[in-house]
Amino acid sequence: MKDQNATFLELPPEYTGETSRYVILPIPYEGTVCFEKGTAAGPERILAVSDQMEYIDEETFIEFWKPGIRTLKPLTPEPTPRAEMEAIYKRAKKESIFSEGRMPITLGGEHSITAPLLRAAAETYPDLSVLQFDAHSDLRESFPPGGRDSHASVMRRALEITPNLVQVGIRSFSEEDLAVCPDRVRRFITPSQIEDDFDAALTEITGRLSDKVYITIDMDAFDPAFAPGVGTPEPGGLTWRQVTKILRAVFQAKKVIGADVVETAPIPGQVVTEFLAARLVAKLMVYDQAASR
Ligand SMILES: [Mn+2]
Repeated sequence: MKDQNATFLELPPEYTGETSRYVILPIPYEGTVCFEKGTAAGPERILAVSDQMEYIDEETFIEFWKPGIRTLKPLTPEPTPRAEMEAIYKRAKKESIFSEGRMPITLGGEHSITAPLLRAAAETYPDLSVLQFDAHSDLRESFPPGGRDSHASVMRRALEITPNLVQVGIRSFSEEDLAVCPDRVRRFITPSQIEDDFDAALTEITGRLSDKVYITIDMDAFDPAFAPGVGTPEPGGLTWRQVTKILRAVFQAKKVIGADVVETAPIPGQVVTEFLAARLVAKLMVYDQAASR
């Protein structure tokens, strides 16, 4: 990342201290990406556009930044996927990003970064479940390059940490992905299900999650019309309103212990995707506070 000192919203120091409720961890890593590159620039671009946002949420009127937002220094990418995974885990532990009273939001970077974050999170919250928004199910045992640490295997790694994985927005998967969850009708919640009967889909999502929830959002869960700047866009995705309505309901019903927003791959001269990602990060904070009122 070029600007090592960029922060979310560029808040004054009294709102960025050690006691801040929100911790932003930028991870500009793209070691195992197989097609369109560019997600390493995601965190920097999201931070750069974040201070173009207004400070009041349009839906709730919550000033979401008031509990404090501390942006950590970006993680320096490691030469191998394995070293990167270890570095992420160690950084999460060192900064105690998973601890009572704190909600970490990690900015990617490719999706593989979620696995070591979950490993760290599960040490604080052993009974956590994972809510994944994604076009792809990412359940392969391994995938080149990167092997077991590939972005295409990240949710297989998640299943080693918790069996409680709820996958939303999925519309791209292999035979192997399906073999991992023969009960796929139970596991995947597709965009068509959400479009056809939103309330039923929402009941299923909240019903399957345990009380403590980690949320991972691959930007390609959104329809490419909303977020074109991703490495592997898939048509037929979720809308902004569908995703935010689901998030709001999950925050109301559960305790969200952390989140990540990954796979933003900015398109030069086109800022839609990073603006959506920045607003999404703000919404996570808004719904966190709306739920505790
Ligand atoms: Mn994906």
